[in-house]
Amino acid sequence: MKTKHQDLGLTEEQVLDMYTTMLEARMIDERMWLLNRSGKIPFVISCQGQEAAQVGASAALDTDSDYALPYYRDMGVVLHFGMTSKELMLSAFAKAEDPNSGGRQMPGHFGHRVKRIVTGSSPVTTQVPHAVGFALASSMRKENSVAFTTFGEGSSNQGDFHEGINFASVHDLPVIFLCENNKYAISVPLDKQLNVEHVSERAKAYGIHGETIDGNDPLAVYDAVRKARERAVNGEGPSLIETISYRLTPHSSDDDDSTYRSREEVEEAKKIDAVHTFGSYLREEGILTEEKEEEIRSRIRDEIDEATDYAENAAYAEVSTLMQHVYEEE
Ligand SMILES: Cc1ncc(C[n+]2csc(CCOP(=O)(O)OP(=O)(O)O)c2C)c(N)n1
Ligand SMILES: [Mg+2]
Repeated sequence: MKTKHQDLGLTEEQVLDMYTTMLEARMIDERMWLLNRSGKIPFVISCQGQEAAQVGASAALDTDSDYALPYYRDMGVVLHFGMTSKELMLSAFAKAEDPNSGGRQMPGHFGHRVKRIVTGSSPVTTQVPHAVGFALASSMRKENSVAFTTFGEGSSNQGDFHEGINFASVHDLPVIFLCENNKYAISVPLDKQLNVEHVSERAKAYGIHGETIDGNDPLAVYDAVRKARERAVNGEGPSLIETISYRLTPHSSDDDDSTYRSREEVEEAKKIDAVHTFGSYLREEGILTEEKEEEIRSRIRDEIDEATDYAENAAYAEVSTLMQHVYEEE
């Protein structure tokens, strides 16, 4: 890690918590692939490779006052905001108790009213103008909260991105735009998506702060988002932060990425996988020992086992509730 936690005022406990959430996201995701390949759950869309950016960013937010408007890969964000492995498994198994959508939406459509996670639509980038709306409400109510939204680099080519950022900039709204650049939009590589080096360069066109951060360094991401939050609550308007990482899995469980990228390229990216490099940093700092690591992993494994069993055996929604949340009800 180039950034040191002491320089940011983070305690050992805080960085260990960050690591634990990253690991939890990774381990839930891995379990979901096994469940998918054994025919138990229909669909997986992964966070793998982006956990550091997601957890580093969310750790800089106030989960009691801020709103998260995440996109489908953000397991690290929603875990930090308090969603549990059980809730995520209920969603993966599409069961009635799933707090995201009662088992109606595909996994990855995160939403939890109590935990301040705002549900999104399937068309990519629609969460961006939604977040701007939340920031406008916060500003009109004179609350001290920010809206935090995330999206992929491919999504930064959608109209919603440009319209949302422009409006937020003109009105100095407290919103943080985090672009999780993982170098692909399904099969389309970065150089076929944009003709600028960094998505963050687009910030200049809207008169807001923009910067690009190493998405494998959770502490650097934490620092950037913490400063963005400070600017936002001080009335200095929105920021566009781009994190650079790599999508370690195929786009989804229905994609075969060997048709468009080499195995060597994927193996190369695994060498700088932040779940491992951040673990090494914590070991070097004397914060994580082998024993502690095993204790954390075994606790997470037990929790995921329990969550899997619970969700697998939970009830599906009653057929009679099919129209709920679709049409207005009396
Ligand atoms: C408006 C819209 N167009 C196309 C799609 C299909 N689609 C789903 S994910 C995706 C790729 C998005 O890439 P990026 O924004 O880089 O996010 P990533 O999946 O790489 O994290 C596409 C094209 C969609 N959901 N919505
Ligand atoms: Mg992408």
